[in-house]
Amino acid sequence: MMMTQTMRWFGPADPVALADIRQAGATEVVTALHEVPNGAVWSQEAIAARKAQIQEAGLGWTVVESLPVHEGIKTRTAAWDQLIDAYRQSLRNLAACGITVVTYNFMPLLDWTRTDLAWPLPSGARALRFDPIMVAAYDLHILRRPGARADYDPAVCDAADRALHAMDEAARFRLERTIIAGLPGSEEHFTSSEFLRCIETYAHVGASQLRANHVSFLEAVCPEADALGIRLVVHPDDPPFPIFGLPRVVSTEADVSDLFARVPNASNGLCFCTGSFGVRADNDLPGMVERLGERIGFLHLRSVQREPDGAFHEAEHLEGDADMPAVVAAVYALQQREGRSIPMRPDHGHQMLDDLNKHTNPGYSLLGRMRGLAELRGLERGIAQAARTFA
Ligand code: CS2
Ligand code: MN
Repeated sequence: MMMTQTMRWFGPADPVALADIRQAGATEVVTALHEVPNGAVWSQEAIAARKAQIQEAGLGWTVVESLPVHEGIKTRTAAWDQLIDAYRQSLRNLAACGITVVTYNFMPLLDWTRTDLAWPLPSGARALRFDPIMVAAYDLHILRRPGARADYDPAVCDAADRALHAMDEAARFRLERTIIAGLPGSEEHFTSSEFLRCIETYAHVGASQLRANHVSFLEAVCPEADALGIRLVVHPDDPPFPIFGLPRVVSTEADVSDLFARVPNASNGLCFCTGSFGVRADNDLPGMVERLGERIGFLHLRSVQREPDGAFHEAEHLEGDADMPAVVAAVYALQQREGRSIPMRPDHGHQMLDDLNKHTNPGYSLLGRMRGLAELRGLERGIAQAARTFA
């Protein structure tokens, strides 16, 4: 049993074509009906049509990323019942089309967050980077969130003040767009004043309330998913800590273990993203694969390089802080133990080579992901061969 190699595809508007993904060596894509508004039902016809298009290109589609969870479910507001019904109906429609894994996240308002989308590496390739000082500079001076200063160390506030003053108008605008305009796949797109208003909807939703709302969501949808044979896999917080005063509750091994203990249904699963969990040195990635293995339905394999003072950038897939050989060895053992192939994707990649001259979705240009996929494929083959040779 080897991993099922996939790449994310953003649908017909993606500058990366299905034919490119096939040549990169993936056998499946993971995708979503990005054109359907968050909270609306994905119709069986629309799912089937997208699947037919993918199959015509010689690829499969069994993993959805993502079926978004509406803010009304995360904050548990009035339309909750209706939103839950819609979610269940979409699950039924997806199951009818052969989808077996559905990814979602439970991050308030923002999906993944970075402060630089084209950070130059020594090689000339470009990476995504996160710098807490830039987050603070935006929060304190551009967003001007009331009470924000109390959320940061005084030293970070000083550095943020200095960073902001060194930026011209264009740099400030770029920082604002980078943080809140929505990275690829994000469901929400804000201006700063809208973002500020939305943050207020979380005034009474702290971490423990958000956890409770997550549990209520799973209790409402997992029985349906169990019956349909769908694994609902939660993507961890990226980055894995609270941001802009908003709680984040899927950041550590303890967070997800607690979730599985509270909602033991078989469909309650994990999208194991080594890039997201790996920002925290206290997340033991290979150990998490060993301990949480049976819950893992989907793998995002990439590595981050932690920098001083809480910054990090996305490293090459086999470099950086993630011990990728140990992670893939643990995944290999898990697959043999359980007799199943786990879908994986290289998650993000560097912008490199010819992609430097193209308009690309940040993190989702083709060549960097193709390189990552190739390295990961080789790593798994080597591990399999070693297991046979030294058995
Ligand atoms: C993805 C996330 O690009 C990424 O970092 O891993 O956007 C992921 O698709 C969502 O959080 C899952 O709901
Ligand atoms: Mn991921």
